[in-house]
Amino acid sequence: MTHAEDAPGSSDLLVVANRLPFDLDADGAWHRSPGGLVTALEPTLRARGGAWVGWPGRPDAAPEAFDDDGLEVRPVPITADEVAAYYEGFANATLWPLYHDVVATPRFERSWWEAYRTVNERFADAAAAAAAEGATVWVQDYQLQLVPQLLRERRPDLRIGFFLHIPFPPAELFAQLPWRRPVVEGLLGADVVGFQTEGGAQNFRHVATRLTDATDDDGRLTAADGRAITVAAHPISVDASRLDETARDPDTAKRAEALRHELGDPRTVLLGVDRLDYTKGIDVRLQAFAEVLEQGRLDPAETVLVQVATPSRERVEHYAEMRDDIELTVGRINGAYAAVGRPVVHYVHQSTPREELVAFYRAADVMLVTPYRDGMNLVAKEYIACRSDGDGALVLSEFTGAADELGDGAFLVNPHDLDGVADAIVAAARQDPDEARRRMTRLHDQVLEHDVERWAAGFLDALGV
Ligand code: ADQ
Repeated sequence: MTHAEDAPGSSDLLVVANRLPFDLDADGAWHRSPGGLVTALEPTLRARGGAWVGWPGRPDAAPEAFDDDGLEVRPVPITADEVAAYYEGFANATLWPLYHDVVATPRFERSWWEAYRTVNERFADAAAAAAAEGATVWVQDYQLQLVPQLLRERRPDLRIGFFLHIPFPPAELFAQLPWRRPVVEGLLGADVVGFQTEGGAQNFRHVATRLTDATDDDGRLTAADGRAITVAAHPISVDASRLDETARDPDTAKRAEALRHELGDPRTVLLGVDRLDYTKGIDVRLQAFAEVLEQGRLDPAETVLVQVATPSRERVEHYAEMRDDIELTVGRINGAYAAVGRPVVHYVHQSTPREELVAFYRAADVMLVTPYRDGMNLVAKEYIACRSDGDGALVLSEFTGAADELGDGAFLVNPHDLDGVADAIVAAARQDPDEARRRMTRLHDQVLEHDVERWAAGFLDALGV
């Protein structure tokens, strides 16, 4: 790694995201943090000598920019107080619950809003300094909704795109936000605004025309200043071919077999994989599973549910409460149905390495994805990408973005309807093998074709890159 030159303005293509594709540790060393977004965008960015603007993940750190093999990495510093107010506060305790159908009650704190504005300005300054004349800038997600407008004010020569990874709520809910107008105006600074689903795009068009002087002509918004803004659905996906390849590896098959054995060779393995978040409906699937056992529809001696939950946002109040509830429920189900040394629910509160996760996907007969609301849900697509064998079944909440594409082969459920979820779990566990194969093959083909590379290329194409 060499330090980037101080002269600003050399990048033709920039990604601006809350986090960098590297984490800074306490000793000042950088560690790669691979995610779907990074995998999808890094090759294009490197090929074009692009830049990534983002927070290094450590409060109060102000590391220098550096060049990593053709990718310019531009850290944006955030203080510990700002992490509390901008990130844990406004992003994750105001916007996150508000945008997820107020599954939890959003908090509206004026000081959090001030911090959100301040940090968004800092990101806009950093992007303005890094962008070459006429460059394209792609801003990511709900933490940075003001950046498109702030950046346009600083650099009217740029092409600006924005993609929201979480749902955009209906106007009636969005209207609760005391700062609804500046947020919409912030987004309208972009030339292209992308959402996970057509529903999200429609909600945004409606809100934009209601709260600002923008007009809507068949999906093309015209802002008050006469600029045309494209608003469309760009459903994100996973690195499907790589997952497929890992899943086909004989070592993975062996590990999947070993996992089933470690679980006591049950007839049916059910699996949940989530960030531990109250939107994910982990509670509903546990309750439905308990009812299915209670009613004797699945036998606890032959059935196992594995719930892998990554620790997440533990300093935000709602998350600590939800973790306690889930752990209590797991204990209750095991208390009622487990034999000594043979739990019916295996609960893992840890992040799991990629290969191990793929082995879990291959070992699971039924994948449970039951969010109350989810922008897309990559876990559903990861599971399917790993099932080239045609086995397995997906129980999928209709309130995920993924349901728009996978509804045809999945067992769709309304997570508020406990009976419906219980029925779907039983149906998925007991389906006819030929029918199961037909469904899974359809799903697998869909995900392999619509992968994350196609998503990134589609958005950049809309931006004219
Ligand atoms: P998330 O809410 O984080 O993403 P999701 O789409 O399910 O949700 O992605 C989670 C990722 O974390 C997956 O890649 C999954 O494999 C990984 N993961 C989960 N639990 C794990 C564990 N225990 N160990 C290791 N990895 C684990 C937000 C939106 C989603 C949207 C994505 C992408 O909320 O709706 O799909 O962004 O746009």
